Amino acid sequence: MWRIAVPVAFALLVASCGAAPTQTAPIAGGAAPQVIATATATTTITLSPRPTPAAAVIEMGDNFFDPAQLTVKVGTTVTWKVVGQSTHDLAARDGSFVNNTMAFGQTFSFTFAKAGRYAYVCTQHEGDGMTGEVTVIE
Ligand SMILES: [Cu+2]
Repeated sequence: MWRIAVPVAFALLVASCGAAPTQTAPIAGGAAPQVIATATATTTITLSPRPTPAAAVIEMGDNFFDPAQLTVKVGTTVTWKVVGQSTHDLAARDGSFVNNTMAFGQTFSFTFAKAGRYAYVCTQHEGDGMTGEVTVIE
């Protein structure tokens, strides 16, 4: 009985010591902590092998393009996305791009390789004013 009680009491003593709140030992000489030494600033520089291609989105509502007028740089990929409930299509007046009927959520993308003004319409709703223009600059 006595032999068992001693190790248990010892174990409790150790446990209570371990559970005691940790206290910071006084710093010898009263020196202040070196805060500056522990604050390490890191700067990460990411080198991209090539620039991210420019992109723009034109939403196709019922019955309008948003934005109806858009200016982008050469090389920009423009994506038209149907956000309205009606179906819509796309036709550049100069024939640069054409896309058949698209339903909600569908997209069409075209990359403008030459500067110029590209007027386009939704042929289904041109009469309702569903027209737009992309101006492409160098
Ligand atoms: Cu339309």
